[in-house]
Parts: sequence; C-alpha cells; structure tokens
Amino acid sequence: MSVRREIINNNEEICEFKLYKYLGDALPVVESLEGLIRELNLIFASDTVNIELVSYVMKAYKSNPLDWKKYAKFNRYRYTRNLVDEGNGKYNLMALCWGEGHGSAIHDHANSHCFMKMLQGSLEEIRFAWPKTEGEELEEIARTRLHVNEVAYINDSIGLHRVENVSNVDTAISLHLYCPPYNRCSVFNQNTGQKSACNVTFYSIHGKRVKGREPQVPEDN
Ligand code: CSS
Ligand code: FE2
Repeated sequence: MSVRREIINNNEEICEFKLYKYLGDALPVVESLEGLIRELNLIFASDTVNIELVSYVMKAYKSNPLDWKKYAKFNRYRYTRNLVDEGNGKYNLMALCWGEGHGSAIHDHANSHCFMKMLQGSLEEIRFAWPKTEGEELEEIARTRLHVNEVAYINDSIGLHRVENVSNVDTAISLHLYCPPYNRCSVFNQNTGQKSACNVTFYSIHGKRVKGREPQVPEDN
C-alpha cells in the first residue's frame, strides 16, 4: 500500500469516526442508487451542507451497473451529462459518461459544492490554482486518479480542475452532485488563464435523450 493511499484511508477513518460521534448508530446504509437518492433527499432537506456526510453516503453506495445503465449514454465526440435526479430543486445528481480519451476543459463550479463518485472505469482529476496575474499559465496543484466507488469533492475555494478519462480502451462513468444546481460556469485557458462563460446542458434527462442537443464542441466545461 502506497503512502498516499494510507493517508487517504486514514482520512476516511477519521472522517467516519467524526460522523459516528455526530450521528451515533444512525449512519445511513445505502444499498442501491435509489437508496442513495433517498438518503440525499433527506440530507439536503437541511439548509446546511455536511460535506463529510454527503461524501460518506456517496461512498457507501457500491456501484451496480443495473442501477444506472439507463443513464449511461455515450457520444463519440465528447463526454455527456445525464440528469438522474433534481433533488427537490436543491441539487442536481447526474451521470457523466466519458468515452476513451474524453476530457473536460479547466473549469470552476459556479460557487456550488461538487461531489464526484466513480461508477465505472477511472478518471484523472487535475487541480489548478485560480489565476493570480493576467496572461500567466495556470499552476497545477494536484493530480489524483479516481477509481470505482471513490468520491472526490471540490468547490471554488479549493480551486479549479479538469477531469479526463486517460484510457484509450475503457470508458468511464462518474456520478456528480452539484449543490445548488447551476447551468453556467467559467472555463479557463491553461496557457493564459483567460476565463470565459459557458453554459452546461444535459444529453439526457431521467434516462430520455434530449432531442436535438448535440454536445458542444470545443469541450467547454
Ligand atoms: N463540472 C463538469 C464535470 S467535472 S466535475 C460538468 O459538470 O460537466
Ligand atoms: Fe468539475
């Protein structure tokens, strides 16, 4: 076991211990994607977002393709965003389907929380600091490989990121929760730090393809 993995596992244990102290034996058990959605709806009934608890329940769900196959819709040219649940208007839960080599641009998260759980395959997450001076290349601050069932969290105070399926042979699927939901964010040029606004759209909603909506090129979020 690598040192880095040990650190991550320790963090998880500390996190679980803190949650256990807080919730006692009420730690939720999650047996399916439906069960996860039920738990998330309960958690987000409150107005404060407990990042550790949300990460915990997303991690507790063990990916089962039978649960999510209706959201697994791929496009040959770029990754797709497929809405799973609107979380009573408080958050959006969606499955992102990444073909071989597909990646996002460098982006922010419009002041929302972003939780990301791997359902299939693996993704590389590359984090960047916000640009400090105009015209300068963005500084890479972290690079992490996410594997099936792992959960990552980011928000704008942590930084920017881009996500990529670096595999030439395997597709990848990730489950994203954004709170509050957003339909616009910023994308950044890695070499100049230049920022531009960008709309984000759905390829399918509740398993049904959105007609006439091809993913935008160039990759924009
Ligand atoms: N924010 C990107 C995916 S990486 S978190 C998106 O929602 O399209
Ligand atoms: Fe993101």
